Amino acid sequence: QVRRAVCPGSFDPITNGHLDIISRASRLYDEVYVAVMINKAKKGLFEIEERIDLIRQATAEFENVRVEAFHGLLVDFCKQRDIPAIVKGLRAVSDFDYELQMAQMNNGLTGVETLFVPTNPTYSFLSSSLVKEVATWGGDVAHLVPPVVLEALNKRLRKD
Ligand code: COD
Repeated sequence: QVRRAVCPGSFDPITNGHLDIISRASRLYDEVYVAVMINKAKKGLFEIEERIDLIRQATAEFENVRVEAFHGLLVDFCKQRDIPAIVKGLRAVSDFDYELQMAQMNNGLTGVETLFVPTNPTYSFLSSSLVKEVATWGGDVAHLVPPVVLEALNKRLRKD
C-alpha cells in the first residue's frame, strides 16, 4: 500500500518555510502532493500557473513530490486521490486556533487526518504575505525564498 499525504496552501509564492514542510513530508511518505488551492475571492500576486511552475522548480530534487492545482474542498482533493493525511506546518500558537478548526472540520467531513509538523524556528516568522510586503518595498528576502522565487519576485515587482 502506497502511503500518500498532501501539503495544501495558497503558495503565493512558495517560501523556504513551505519548502521545509514539503521536504520533511517527502521523507515520511511515499508520495506527497502539493495542492495549490484556488480561492477566487483572493487575488494573489502570482497566477495559479506561475505558482505551480515555481513550486515544481523549487521541489525538483524531491522525486516523490507532485504539484497540482485544485478548485474546491481539500477533503475532495484527498478523496479523489486516496490521500488519508494532510501535513501542515505550525509556526506559533497564532496558527493553532484556525488550524485546529480546519483539522476538525476536515476530519468530520471525510475522516481525513491532519498531522502537524513544528516549523523550523528559522522560519517561524515567515509567511508569503510578509515576503511580498518586504520585497515590494525593496527589502532583501533572498534568505527566505528559493532562488527561482526571488527572481520571479524581482521581475514582477520591478515591472509594476
Ligand atoms: N513554516 C512552516 N510551514 C509554513 C510556513 C512556515 N513559515 N508558512 C506556511 N506554512 C505551511 C502551513 O502549514 C500553512 O498552512 C501552509 O504552509 C500553507 O500556507 P499558505 O499561506 O500558502 O496557505 P493558506 O494558509 O492560505 O492555506 C489555507 C488552505 C488553502 C490550506 C485552506 O484554506 C484550504 O484548505 N482551502 C481549501 C478549501 C477548503 O477545503 N475549505 C474548508 C477548510 S475546513
